[in-house]
Amino acid sequence: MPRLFHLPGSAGSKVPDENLWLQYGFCACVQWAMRSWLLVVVLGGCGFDLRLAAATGDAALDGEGLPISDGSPGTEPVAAFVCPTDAALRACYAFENTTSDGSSSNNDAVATSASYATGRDGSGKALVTTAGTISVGNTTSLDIAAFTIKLWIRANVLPTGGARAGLVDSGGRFRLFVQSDGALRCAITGGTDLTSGTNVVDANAWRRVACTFTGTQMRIYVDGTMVASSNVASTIPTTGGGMVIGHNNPSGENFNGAIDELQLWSSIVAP
Ligand SMILES: [Ca+2]
Repeated sequence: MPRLFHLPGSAGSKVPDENLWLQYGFCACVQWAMRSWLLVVVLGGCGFDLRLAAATGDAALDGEGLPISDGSPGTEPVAAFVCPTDAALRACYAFENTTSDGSSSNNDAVATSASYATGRDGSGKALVTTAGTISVGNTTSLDIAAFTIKLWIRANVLPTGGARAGLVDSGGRFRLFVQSDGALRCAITGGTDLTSGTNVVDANAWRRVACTFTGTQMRIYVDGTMVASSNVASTIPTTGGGMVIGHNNPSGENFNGAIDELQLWSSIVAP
């Protein structure tokens, strides 16, 4: 039988060892299988990430479909803010060059001299509240028995001379202030004010501040951490006037800085 290949056989023999043929064949099959398996894993992994990228529109994703950080501290990608669709959301302002309300309550704010700065996400806009007035009319959608007020703030300077500046102020119902000592102060009309410790907010930094009121308990948060809590044995009046943003109602001390992504809920949501 002619041989196409001459393979070394056993010592002293010119005839290939049939067992060696089997060994070579077995090794080749194992190598082919391993290479194929590795190819499937590599291509499969690439395809998985490409499918994720196509599904989310992101150019660079990690294995969980999240944007990949550039590795720089404090520069994680921030998702663009969109007002949620929820009947409990009574007012919502993204402040993208507008004071329009993004909730279904139509509580558009009217600004006497609106100006905008870089938003908290570094690419959008925020409402500058250093001057002028931003007012919302008196509507029944502001008549609520409980609330979450949450917003981002960036003070140029804290109020001076012991003053307080309004962040959200529905004078007859509820209000949230920042004080000259860096404390936050939250209240409902007819109830005892809740004031945090000093220096929970500072100048020249974006802070996410919130006040929640369940109907019996009030809490203040900064960047998701509770900084004050108390029981409040009062109910929110429903005969208040409108609501102002970034200054006091009606005395007028402005918050010297910018406000972004303001939400007013009639329920308790994550601060
Ligand atoms: Ca914004």
